[in-house]
Amino acid sequence: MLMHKVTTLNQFIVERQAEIPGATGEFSRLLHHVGIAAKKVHREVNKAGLVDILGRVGTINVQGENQQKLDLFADTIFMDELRASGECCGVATEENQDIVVFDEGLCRDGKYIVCMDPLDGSSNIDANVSVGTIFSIYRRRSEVGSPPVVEDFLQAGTEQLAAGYVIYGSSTMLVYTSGRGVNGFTLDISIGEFCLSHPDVQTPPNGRIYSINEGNYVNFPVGVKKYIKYCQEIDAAGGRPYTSRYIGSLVADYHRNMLHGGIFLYPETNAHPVGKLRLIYECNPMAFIAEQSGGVAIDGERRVLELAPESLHQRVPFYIGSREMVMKLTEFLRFFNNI
Ligand code: AHM
Ligand code: MG
Repeated sequence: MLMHKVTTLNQFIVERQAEIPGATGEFSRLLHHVGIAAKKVHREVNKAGLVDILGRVGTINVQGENQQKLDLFADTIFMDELRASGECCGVATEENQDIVVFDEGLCRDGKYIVCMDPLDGSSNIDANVSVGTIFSIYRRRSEVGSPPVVEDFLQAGTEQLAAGYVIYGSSTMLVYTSGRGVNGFTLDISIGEFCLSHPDVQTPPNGRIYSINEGNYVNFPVGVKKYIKYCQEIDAAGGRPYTSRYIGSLVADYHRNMLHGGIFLYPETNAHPVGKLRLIYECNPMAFIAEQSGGVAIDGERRVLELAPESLHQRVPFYIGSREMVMKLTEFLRFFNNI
């Protein structure tokens, strides 16, 4: 039988290491452990229907949202793996109010910090809908050997060394960038490895999918309402109406749009007056991926990656996707600004 050569995530990381300025084996080791944690979460997500780990655990996370049991599993699993890497001196996650400092053993001298949402979209789990992990890696600013400080985690998205997401879907994929394009790896469960399946992902410059929770329509800024109507209109050239697709799981909604061409929108609403999605561990990593695949991510006015984070759990309006679609949205937002 003819066997195709597969490139595993670990091989790929090591081969690419030389391309990252100043990177050493330490950085590769860190990514390797992200891959291990992703496989462990995959295992838990896939048996979620079989054992009693579904449902709310009964506590409320720092955002005031109910924590699902798998959120906590994923948080613990990623935290343990990042600690085990010995390269990470601290993390900020959706589940923890403050930064978590790893001050034992090798970790103290770790050069990197990680911001992450260990299990995004977890309210979807009990309906067997795709969920994801989102992560972002920075070089710490504070002195190596001292405990990391919150300022290490409040760097602009432009400073990210690497970012990515894992989608636990019909198959599990890990998609990441270290600033040299975007590559996607699909978990081959028969060998327990992420294998390169989507090399150098390019998002179509234009698309036909718009993704937004339209139930919030009455609260949207006028520019967003007008843009939605634009998406729904028939255009003489036959390019519209566009298709509406919304799962309510950022990673899955973004991943589909990245591959097929589309735009994802989460504007300000009554319930979330400054937007719902969190800048440092949801928007920045996705924005880095988007830009590296040829797309765009803005908060309505500015490039997301250039925003200066003020707090760990800061939320922002978020518009991300194919370049021409985001540019068209920008025209509407500018024109109807302040109405
Ligand atoms: P979470 O971090 O609590 O899971 O919330 C984030 C999720 C995103 O995955 C998704 O884009 C959004 O919330 C959906 O929100 P809504 O249900 O308001 O449409
Ligand atoms: Mg989330």
